[in-house]
Amino acid sequence: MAVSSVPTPLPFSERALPKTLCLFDVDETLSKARQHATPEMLSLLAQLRKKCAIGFVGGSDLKKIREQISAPDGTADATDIFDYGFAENGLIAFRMGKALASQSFIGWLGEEKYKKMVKFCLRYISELDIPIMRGTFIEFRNGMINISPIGRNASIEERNTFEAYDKQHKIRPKFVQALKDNFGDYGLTFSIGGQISFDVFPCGWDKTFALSHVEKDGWEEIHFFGDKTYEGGNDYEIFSDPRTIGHTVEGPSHTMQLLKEIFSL
Ligand code: M1P
Repeated sequence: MAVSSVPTPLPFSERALPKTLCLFDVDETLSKARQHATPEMLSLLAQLRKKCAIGFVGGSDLKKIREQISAPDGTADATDIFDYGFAENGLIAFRMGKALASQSFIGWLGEEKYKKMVKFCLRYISELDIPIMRGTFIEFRNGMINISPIGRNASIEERNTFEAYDKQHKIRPKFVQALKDNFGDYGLTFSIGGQISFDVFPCGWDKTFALSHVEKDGWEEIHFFGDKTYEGGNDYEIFSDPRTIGHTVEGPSHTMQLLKEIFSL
């Protein structure tokens, strides 16, 4: 990557609101699902960063988040545009562009349990009857696995179609229920955070995990903006955590509207 075009950020203590941090979910909060954030959004975030600290807390892996919220011309990485960067709910973490300790899903669960669950999922998917199926039904990540009945290779249009189909036929909720019925003793959370898949990670490794990384900076106000803030959504835990002031958004333009109102941008 080229030298970052992001100006050196002010130390937190020299910003207008030195004890305030704003954390943002990514899909449908900073950008449309799996799409790039608009130049207007990135410019508003740069203005906000002069006032207070900012961070992203995505459920996705870092590669996808980078594609969505880095500078579109490749001159700045997401981890330079934000003071904090959290992928996979904070299991992959950055502060001021530097990587912090990460967590391992497979290390936590162990190969035997993992294999049993993956075999179950592959069998379950093979018996599904849905209009279309693509590839990559299970994505193995550092801190979680991501399971998609249609497959992660679905195009944007195929995603939108699946999401609507799923709302009607409850493919993902039924799949999650089957996993809970069979692996309820594994101590796992099943979280429907996006359009075509759900995430599986150890209980407690939800987005509140990211808060453990920011605590030592002594924030007095932590705002969190997310779209899936309802119970069962992957923003619910951090949104309802007593350490944050939660804001539910209806999409990226709503996030921008709220930021302008709350921070007089
Ligand atoms: O950020 C929300 C979710 O985004 C993707 O979900 P989907 O592909 O279903 O739209 C995934 O990366 C998922 O892990 C993540 O929680």
